[in-house]
Formats: sequence, structure tokens, C-alpha cells
Amino acid sequence: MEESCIDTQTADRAGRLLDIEDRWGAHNYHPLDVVIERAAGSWVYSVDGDCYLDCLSAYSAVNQGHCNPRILQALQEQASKVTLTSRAFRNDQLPLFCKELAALCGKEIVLPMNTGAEAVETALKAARRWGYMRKGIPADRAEIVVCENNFHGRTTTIVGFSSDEDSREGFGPFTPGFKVIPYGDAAALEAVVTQNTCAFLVEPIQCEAGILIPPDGYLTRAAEICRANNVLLLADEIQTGLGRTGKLFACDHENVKPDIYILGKALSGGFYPVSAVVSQKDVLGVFSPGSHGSTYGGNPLGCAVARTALQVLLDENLAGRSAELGAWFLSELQRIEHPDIKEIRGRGLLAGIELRVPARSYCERLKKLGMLCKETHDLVIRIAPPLIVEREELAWAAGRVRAAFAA
Ligand code: IF1
Repeated sequence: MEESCIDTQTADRAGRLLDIEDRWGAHNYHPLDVVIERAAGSWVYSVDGDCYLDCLSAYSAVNQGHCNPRILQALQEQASKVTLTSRAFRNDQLPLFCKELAALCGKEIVLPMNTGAEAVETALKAARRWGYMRKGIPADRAEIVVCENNFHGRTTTIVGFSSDEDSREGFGPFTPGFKVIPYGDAAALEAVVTQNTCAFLVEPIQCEAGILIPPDGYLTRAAEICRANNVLLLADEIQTGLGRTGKLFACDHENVKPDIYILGKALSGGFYPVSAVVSQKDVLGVFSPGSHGSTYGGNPLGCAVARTALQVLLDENLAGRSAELGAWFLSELQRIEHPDIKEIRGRGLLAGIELRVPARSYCERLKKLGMLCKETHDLVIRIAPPLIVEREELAWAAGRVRAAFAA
């Protein structure tokens, strides 16, 4: 029996797969040329037989490690029972998922979706409706404040308030009702808020913008301004949440409780797209039957996977590991000196090395050294391994980064 009827040759399999992808796939990405066929824990394996330490973790979706055995088992067991019911009927996983996630967040109710962008859209819709139904904003006048250099996803509404031209160009006309202010500047928030403002949407750390950590007290001050003006605070914790920064949520670093948590990525440990909006009844209660939904949102397979992904996060104390290992790893990185390095910053196991030169060539170099990293905003190397990574593996990684700068 042949292994595969599609691809029986082994010679330059990677090269041929690249050609096929370039020929048959849309070119909306510029990936590093490594073709992964297998992964386990913190390591990925290419069709060429090379292995790499994954220092991207699928943008923090695989915080629990690749193919986490417990999540895999939950997926397999649930997949053999029932995968999709639609919300026209009920299923036995959704209630428990909602209850467990609400408890984890210290909130009252949960609205499940699939992708991060969908959860952001859901939060925006909730905030607008809340603005009209609860705050009394006149019809179609609701304003939502967002930050410069934000990244919240790829839908037309979301890219409409992006400040990144590559994300926006050619996709207009855009949804009105958004005001953009500088990130990290609480005074700017206070100045822009009006009686028609229903929400402030913010990333507690701006990841895509280059791992930008706002000044101490920023989130606290923003939360105060929101409260004082009856404005909802929407925290996009899709990437920073669920342990990545060394706390369950990045907002926890300032003990800030946003009105809405927007979650995704690691909510399902990389197995299946699951996202959610978590808030109070007063807020998510504005949705009535027919006003919002999704075919796959809240499906039993996704819910079973997410429940286990959250359990793994707690049982393995991944936030605690991230805090401890991240602090140590950052101090190791910060000992590296090189004229190309401008700053090395991070929180938990989310680190950014800001360069004075394009980061891409360093990512290529690190790839040759066995470490997969992805540049962000041209000048920053992002390093974010799975949170199950071992200290020895991080020590090795720090050595690889040193080698990349010594070369
Ligand atoms: C891509 C970036 C990371 C996110 C935050 C919402 C979403 C994301 C804070 C939307 C998604 C992903 C999308 C992915 C690359 C990646 C990314 F570089 F583009 F910005 F992680 F930093 N909020 N981020 O980070 O979630 O709809 O994708 O599930 O290729 O677009 P999604």
C-alpha cells in the first residue's frame, strides 16, 4: 500500500508543496518556507525531517502545547458522539462551557462564536445595542473608541478602524462610528468620550503593533474613565488572555475587570476555532433571539474542546509557568547586546526584540538555527513559545538567539 496517492516522492517534497500552494492558494500571506507535517508539545516537524522549537505558538493559540493529549482525547471522544447541532437545538456541552468560562472570568454570561474577529464583532454589536437600550444613545449615533495600531481581526468593520494601510487599502467604504486615539494615552480617551460613546475597545498589550506594553496605570485609568462616563470597557484578550502574559488575563496585571472579555485562540488550544464574549447579563442580555448567532458557534465539539483546554490551563498552572519562566527568559534575552537591538521587552512568555533593522532576516536566521519566530511590524521579532515549554528548552532558545546575533 502506498502511503499517499497524492504525493509518493520524498525528494524535495517541501519545494513541490510550496509550488502547489503558490499555484492554488491565494497569496494573502508571506510565510517562512517551512512545511510542517507534525507537531508535539513545543516542537514542530517539517516534511524535510527538520524540527524546530515553535516560538510563535500559532499566535498564542497553542498555549497548551501542540496536540495536547488531553485536548486531543476530548476532541476524539466528542467527535465520535455529536459535533454540530446548530443552536436551533440544544446540546449537552454548551451549558457547561458557558458556566465554566463565566466562572473563570468572574462574569455572568457567555456568548460563544468561532473566530476572534467574530467575537470582536459580537462585542461591538453588544456595545452598540447596550448603548441604545441601556444608555439611551439616540438611534445610529453610538460611538466606539479604539486605539491606533490596533489589531482586532480582518472583517470589513474591523479593518475599517485599523490604522494599518495594508489591512485597509481597497476594502472601503467602511463602517462609521469609530474614533481612533493614541494607544497608552488615557488623557486622549477622556478627551474623546462623549455622551454618545458606548465603548472603548482595547488590547491590554498591543501584540501585532510590536508587543507594545502600555504605561503602568493605563488600564486602571482607562477603566476609571469608562466607569465615570458610563462607557463599556472591551478588552480584546484574544492573544494576551489565557495565561500568555503570566496572568490569566493581561488586565489582571492592573487588577482591571473589563466589562467585556473577548477571547479566542488558546480557548481551544489550537484544535478548533472557538471564541467567546464574556460579560454581565446587563450587557449580553441585549441580544434577543434572532439578533445574533452563528451556525458553528457553541457547537458541542468546540465546547468540549474548549472546556478541556481551559482545564489544562488551570491544572498545569500555565499562567504561573508563563510568569516564572517568562521573567527568567526575558532576563536571559536582555543580556544580549548587539547594535541592531533597540529594546527587548515582554510580559510572561510574550517577548519582543525590537531591532533597528528589518526583523525578517533574523527570523530566517533563527529558522536555520532551529527556532520558528515571526516578525511583527517589520522591526520586532516576537517570541512566544507554548506555555508548557521547559526551562531547558528556553535556555536553548536564548542560546539560539545569542547565536543569531553573533553570526
Ligand atoms: C492573521 C496578527 C497576531 C488578535 C487580536 C483579534 C484577532 C487577533 C488581539 C482576530 C488575531 C492573528 C490573526 C492572524 C495573525 C494574528 C496576529 F499578526 F495578525 F496580528 F496574533 F498578532 N484580536 N491575530 O491577535 O482573531 O479572527 O484571526 O481568530 O493572520 O490574520 P481571528
